[in-house]
Amino acid sequence: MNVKFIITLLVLSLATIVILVSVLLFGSRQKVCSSEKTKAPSLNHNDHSLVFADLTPEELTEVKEYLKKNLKVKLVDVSKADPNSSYIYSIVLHLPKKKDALLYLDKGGPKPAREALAVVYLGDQHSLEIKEYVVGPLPNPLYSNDITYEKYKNKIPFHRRPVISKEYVQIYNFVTTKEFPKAAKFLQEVLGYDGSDSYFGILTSAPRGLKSGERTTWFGIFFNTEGSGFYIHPTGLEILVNHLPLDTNEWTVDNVFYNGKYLKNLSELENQYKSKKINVVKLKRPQPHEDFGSLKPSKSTVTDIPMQYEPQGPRYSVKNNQILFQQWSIAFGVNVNSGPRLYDVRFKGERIIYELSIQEAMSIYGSNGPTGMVTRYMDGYFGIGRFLYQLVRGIDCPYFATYVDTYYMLDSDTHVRNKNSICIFELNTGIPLRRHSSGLGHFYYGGLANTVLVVRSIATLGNYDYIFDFIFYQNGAIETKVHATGYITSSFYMEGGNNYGNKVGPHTLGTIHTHFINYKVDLDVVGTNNSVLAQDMEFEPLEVPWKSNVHIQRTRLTKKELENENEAAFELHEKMPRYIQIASNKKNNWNHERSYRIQMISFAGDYLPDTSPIHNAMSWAKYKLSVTKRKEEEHQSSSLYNQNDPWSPLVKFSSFINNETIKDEDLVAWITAGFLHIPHAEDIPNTVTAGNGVGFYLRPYNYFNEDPSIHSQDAIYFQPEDSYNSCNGNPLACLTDTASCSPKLPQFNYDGFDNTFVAI
Ligand SMILES: *[C@@H]1O[C@H](CO)[C@@H](O)[C@H](O)[C@H]1NC(C)=O
Ligand SMILES: *[C@@H]1O[C@H](CO)[C@@H](O)[C@H](O)[C@H]1NC(C)=O
Ligand SMILES: *[C@@H]1O[C@H](CO)[C@@H](O)[C@H](O)[C@H]1NC(C)=O
Ligand SMILES: *[C@@H]1O[C@H](CO)[C@@H](O)[C@H](O)[C@H]1NC(C)=O
Ligand SMILES: [Cu+2]
Repeated sequence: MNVKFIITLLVLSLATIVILVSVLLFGSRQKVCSSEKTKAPSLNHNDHSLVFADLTPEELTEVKEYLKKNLKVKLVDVSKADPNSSYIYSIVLHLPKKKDALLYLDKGGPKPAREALAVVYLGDQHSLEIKEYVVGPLPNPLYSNDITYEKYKNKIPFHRRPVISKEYVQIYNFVTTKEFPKAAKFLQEVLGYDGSDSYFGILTSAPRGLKSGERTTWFGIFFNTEGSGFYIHPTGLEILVNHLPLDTNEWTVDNVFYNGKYLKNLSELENQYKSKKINVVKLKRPQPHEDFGSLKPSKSTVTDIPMQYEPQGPRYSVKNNQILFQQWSIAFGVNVNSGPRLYDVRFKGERIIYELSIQEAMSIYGSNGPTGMVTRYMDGYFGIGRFLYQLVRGIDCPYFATYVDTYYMLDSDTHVRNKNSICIFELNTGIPLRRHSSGLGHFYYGGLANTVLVVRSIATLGNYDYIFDFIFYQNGAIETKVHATGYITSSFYMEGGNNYGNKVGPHTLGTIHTHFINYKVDLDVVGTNNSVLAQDMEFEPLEVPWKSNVHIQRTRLTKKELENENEAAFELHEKMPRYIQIASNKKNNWNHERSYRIQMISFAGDYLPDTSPIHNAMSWAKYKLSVTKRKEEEHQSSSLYNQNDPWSPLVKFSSFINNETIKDEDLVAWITAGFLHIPHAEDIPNTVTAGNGVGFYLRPYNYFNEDPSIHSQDAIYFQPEDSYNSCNGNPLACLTDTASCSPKLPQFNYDGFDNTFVAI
């Protein structure tokens, strides 16, 4: 053979290999799915939603600078603040009055001035207090009006101020450097304390004290395990710290609890340990391999979980804070305290909801240890919106969701970005929204896949996580849901512990608690002129018309208009008509009031006895539903100042219910959803969402003349004579052509650990 021939042969075979490989690799590959965003076919974006938009980083800075220049007070940065300093705690959007917003949205009126609300602690003034200022108009502020008195009819006493990170650090340092040395031997021999900074995790309880004016907090001391939640590793030690004095040098430890025994102070604990007067359980911080709290799987192969994809790109559109999906348009935002919220929710251009927002989330605990037994957390105080951390693609929301950043300024010197903290996605729930297959009379099939639009964010409030969803259906229904997950918190397991939960680890008592969430639903059903209708059923005895002396019990409906606020306030255990509707006086074609029904899914059992001294602080929790006449001054059911002084709350929701008329008025429904959580073995290491979801639906009820989903572009119908197995008869039969593309996966990335907080 000559060399030329061999080379030719080699070249030819190489070419064949290359061709074969490329055919194998790319030949059968489908086209890549479109990633272009499509907007709702019938709707266009506009700028209306911007009146509800959160403050931008620039606006937050402008307000801060304006206050620093114009308040006649020396404002220091919050990171450098002492309790005796003056500083800005938070800056949030100050919403326009509804009247002004509606004038702008509906009547072409002027755009309301953009304003901010700043919470300022005045700790170096003669009169110690907290003040709230409205700063505007943005972007170039001209005024900062003190609205405290007008808003609360009172001063806000200084002791009610939320604890800032710096104060927690000061408490941590006080406890570890000034107090721990008093029990050095105990800590070293019983708890294995090596003096290192991160050996213990310290969890705050709240409220802080037993009566108004106090700032005395029980702290639970846990082993700060590496890479897992310390909340389920209690040491048995709990400490009561009085941090009321503005001079941190005057702070004291007022009580100590260890393994069932109350002691005056840490010196007493040390002495009793040395003289063997207390029962000790000698422990060490668990090492990662023995940590039952770890979330680390033994092996992970997340490559084959089923995924959804969008063959023609997303069918919804997000611009600024406005979402368009099919017939829906929605404005969204986040309040740093109370969390995610929606405004101006419309279907086919017609507003149904002016505001749908979380107001408060609370938990009431029980335990045979002091920290657990006093704990009544009000999460709005800690900041539900603040703790909306970055969502993880593919787990927290579908891989393909749209992710949006949020910004806030609270307990921080500059604005903080919560990257990718809201996700928006269309979800095929895998169940038909409706379907019928007929074998009677005629053969036909009609159905509609239930695809919904979900707006989600997740708040991590210390140990546990709340998943907040707003879900929009093609039939005009809106679902509001909250799921709980994350770590439980715990007490040291001691004798009698089983009365307050279950033992879930060698020394861990999962403590009993409730989860209650309060929502504000400002429905505007065909305008703001609304009433409340209540319907249910009863049996009426009836002599059958065609035969005498024979009786049947006939089902009939009962219908009643609820005339005033007291009638429309339903306590948790009270019997409530099963159909409660917010109704317009406008009729549909069938001469029924156009209305939206509130349907609740909740297992909230008991709040607190009326005799509890802190009953008024969360009195919204007493009602599963109440409907009140809307008022600007009844803006929120809770307040960030209630947590630190629940004995004398600034906002007392039950006073909203004062028997005013709710007939032909602008109405707000306040809805409480909740459940009881008795932690059990399977809450270790984390509580699961399955079965731990509550919420409510808002459903059209005679609002339309028919189910609007009949007009959905996704609806399917065929008869025997239709060529339903072929593409021109049935779009579903086309999917092999029209939807066969391979999804172009966005890159996975996560940088959510950039936001660090003092976890105490
Ligand atoms: C403010 O408090 C700090 C720390 O508690 C203290 O060092 C300082 O002297 C106090 N300043 C005034 C003016 O009281
Ligand atoms: C600690 O408590 C003991 C017992 O009540 C008391 O005698 C002692 O003075 C206290 N020590 C301090 C530093 O407060
Ligand atoms: C509420 O007002 C109605 C009249 O509108 C009255 O009949 C009823 O007694 C009032 N209820 C209370 C508790 O004041
Ligand atoms: C509200 O409805 C009532 C009863 O239909 C009517 O008398 C009243 O004028 C309406 N008010 C407004 C502001 O439309
Ligand atoms: Cu729970």
